Amino acid sequence: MTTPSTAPAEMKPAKSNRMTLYIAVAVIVIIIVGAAVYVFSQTPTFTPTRTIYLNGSSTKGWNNTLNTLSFSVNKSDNVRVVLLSTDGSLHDFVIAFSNNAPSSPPSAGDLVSKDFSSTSVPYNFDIPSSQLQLGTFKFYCQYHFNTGMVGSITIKNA
Ligand SMILES: [Cu+2]
Repeated sequence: MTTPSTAPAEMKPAKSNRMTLYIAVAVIVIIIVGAAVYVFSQTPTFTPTRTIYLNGSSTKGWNNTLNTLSFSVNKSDNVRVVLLSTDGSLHDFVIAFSNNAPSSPPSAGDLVSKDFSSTSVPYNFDIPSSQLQLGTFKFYCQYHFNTGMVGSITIKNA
């Protein structure tokens, strides 16, 4: 008397389990790829080629310089200005493109950031190269340019 082999009966569930595993892995991969594509598509495309770190203080000026800080960038740069308030006061960052004169409110045509006051979370003010103008200009905080928050930015033809 022969007993029927039990192998086929055992193979079937094993095969089906493997199939289920493949499908689960495929679904997980699709979800991960889909999420990555979504996140990437939501991310702004600004890529800085130059990053400037500026700490603002109503009594010490920009980066603890009173009216004397100067730096230059290239006209072709995408500039990221990383702004922090070192005294917790409300500041902004303005480039006096219109008439090279600090004022409050800034003159029409000046490039004006949002206000910032955090001493720990930097505010990135991104300036695409298309918004840069050739020349040397004052930059300032519209609330404290009278107490030292003025500097100079030169935008070079490069
Ligand atoms: Cu200020």
